[in-house]
Amino acid sequence: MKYPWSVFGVCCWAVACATTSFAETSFYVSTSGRADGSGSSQHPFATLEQARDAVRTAKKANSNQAFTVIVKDGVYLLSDSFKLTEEDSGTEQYPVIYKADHHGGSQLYGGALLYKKNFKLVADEKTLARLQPEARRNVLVCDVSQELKGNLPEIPLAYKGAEVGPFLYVDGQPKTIARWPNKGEWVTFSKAVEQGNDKQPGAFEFKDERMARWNMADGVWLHGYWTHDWSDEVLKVASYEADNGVVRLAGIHGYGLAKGTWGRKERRFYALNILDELDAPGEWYLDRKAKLLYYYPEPKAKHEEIVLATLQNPLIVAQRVKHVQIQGLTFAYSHGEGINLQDCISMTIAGCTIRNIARNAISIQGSNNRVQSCDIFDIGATGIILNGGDRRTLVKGNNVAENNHVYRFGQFNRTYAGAFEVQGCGNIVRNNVMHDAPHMALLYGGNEQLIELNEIYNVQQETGDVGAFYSGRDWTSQGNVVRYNYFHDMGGGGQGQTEHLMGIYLDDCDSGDTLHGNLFQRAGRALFIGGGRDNTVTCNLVMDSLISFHFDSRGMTWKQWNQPGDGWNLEEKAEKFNYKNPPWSTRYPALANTMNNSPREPLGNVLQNNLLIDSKNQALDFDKQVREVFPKLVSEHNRVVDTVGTNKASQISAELKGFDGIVAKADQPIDLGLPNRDIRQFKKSAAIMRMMPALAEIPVEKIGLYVDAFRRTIPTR
Ligand SMILES: [Ca+2]
Ligand SMILES: [Ca+2]
Repeated sequence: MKYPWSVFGVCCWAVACATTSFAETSFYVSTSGRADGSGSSQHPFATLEQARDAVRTAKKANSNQAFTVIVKDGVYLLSDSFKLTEEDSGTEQYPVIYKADHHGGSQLYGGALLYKKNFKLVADEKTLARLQPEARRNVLVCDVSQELKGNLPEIPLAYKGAEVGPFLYVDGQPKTIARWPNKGEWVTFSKAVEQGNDKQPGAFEFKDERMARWNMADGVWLHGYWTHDWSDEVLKVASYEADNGVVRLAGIHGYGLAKGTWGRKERRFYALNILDELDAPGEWYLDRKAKLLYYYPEPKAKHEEIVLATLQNPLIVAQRVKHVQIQGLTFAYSHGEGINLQDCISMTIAGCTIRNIARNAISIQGSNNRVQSCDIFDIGATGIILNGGDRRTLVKGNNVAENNHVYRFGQFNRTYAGAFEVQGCGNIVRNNVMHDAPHMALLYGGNEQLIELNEIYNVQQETGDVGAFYSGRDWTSQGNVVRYNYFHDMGGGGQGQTEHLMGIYLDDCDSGDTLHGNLFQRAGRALFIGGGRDNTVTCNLVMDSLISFHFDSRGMTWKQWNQPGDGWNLEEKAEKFNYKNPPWSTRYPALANTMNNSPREPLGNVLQNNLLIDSKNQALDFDKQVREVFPKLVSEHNRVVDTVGTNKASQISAELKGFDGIVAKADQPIDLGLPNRDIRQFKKSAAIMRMMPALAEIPVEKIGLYVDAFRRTIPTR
């Protein structure tokens, strides 16, 4: 058992003791339930609220019993959040459990069901005139005025993330708002006529007769990476000047247009929300005034479940709740969040499926909460956010996300929305698998977080200057341990591997963390220290990556360093935590002494026992100043290996303390003896174990998902 018995053992124990002193009361909820139901299996309630209120009442009569609310199979449409508050709490001994009658059989939806029979071929001449000839024969229209009451909110001039809603899903798949060019494609511009800034919208040159055809009065929006490959935003068009081919924007992008980035000079965008461009199966468009939904069906779609996600709030909100467990339920089609826990303690979400959610799937703030063995996919923003503990006193939150499979996250917020975000102090992300996303997999900050035994792949598919795991610009995010994670195939399926995709990215002088025993294969620029201090980088194995280890001195050269009044004020961030006094000064003595110890230099970093094999572009990207401070660092037993003997990129270019090079003879390559060249088999490679015996302690067999009471099988890739 990998999880403590105290979390899940209670219900088993309850059954065993039901005939003795332990009392357990169950209430049932069913789609065929009634408002006057008793909550028994034969006369179930119709809503979760009825069950919740029954638990409240029964608990007042006798609080020394466990309560279980069993949700029978079926689809439950929630018109607003299911709310739990303090009085719905259980106790450690007697938790309140909300569970599916059969695992996965009970579905809570935040939308309205639509039916194929109500979709008709478009007959209106004006509409037909705007569609492409092929689309005219295929696009259907459905009156959704019953589902969408009142005036719909206007789409803003500029937004990040989900549309204002609603959003269309068919058979579990998010559909595409009518766009040009079609899904997966972009168009580019390279000349900004007016670059704009955080106060002024910009304008750019784009000569295409298509734009002149669009009805700007209806509104046209462009979703683009306007300056940086790590910042996307949707901007409304103000006008198109057909004669000189200039697009003038109404929406403002804070970084301006084409203002310089690491990436390509050309900037990408596509246009959306255009009826005229509804020309591909799977596209849809909502006339927000007439409340008419246009949809181009996919030929192979079954159309068994058509849902218009309308709920803007979370499906579940819990505030100041303790000891409630949610088991085996499916949450889907909210245009808000999935589950939102605020100031909650010892809540558990286990074996749930959370899918087709426009914002974060699960957002937790509190302590000792747990997300276990959930499947989370097709998520607009972040999969699971853990926030808890007290950074000032360094008291741990002990929130845990373990054994979860999280994929296709960041689907609306294309940047800075990972599978996980961890903030606060002392939380744990363990044994999860995360993959298939446009930008990062995990964002962390705060203190004393433990991130271990996770598998990460095929992320960073659409962006640049991004880390699979990212933490940035903070001396105070100390004591975090990132260990035994397996990163592979960064950028896979999208723009491919580039040097702008990092494995673990400690950006802009971020400091104080331990990166230990991680595995990287085809992982872009795998290890990255961006000028920070007091990081410990030990026992990592990097193979077949473009750049195995990047370490720079930006604190010594960048004019932004410790600038007053902005995000670069590193010292001010530390002062907020009274960092020169206990408990901070005792827990982080090096940090307490930073300002007396050449604070701009990347001191205090410890590099030991790292093995870097067959780098494609460069083994060590260490700049000149970094090399100059090396004598002040602890650096020992690191090895750089070229197994073919002719790969100069994977050889050491100049002598460096603590690094030695192993270069095969050109006519006698080193045979790693690694089955399928799969890094997870490294213990079977006598050559690797000889080169770096310290790697033996990496518990590689424990990485990733495992079978438990809530995850009966492991998904195949
Ligand atoms: Ca289209
Ligand atoms: Ca840090």
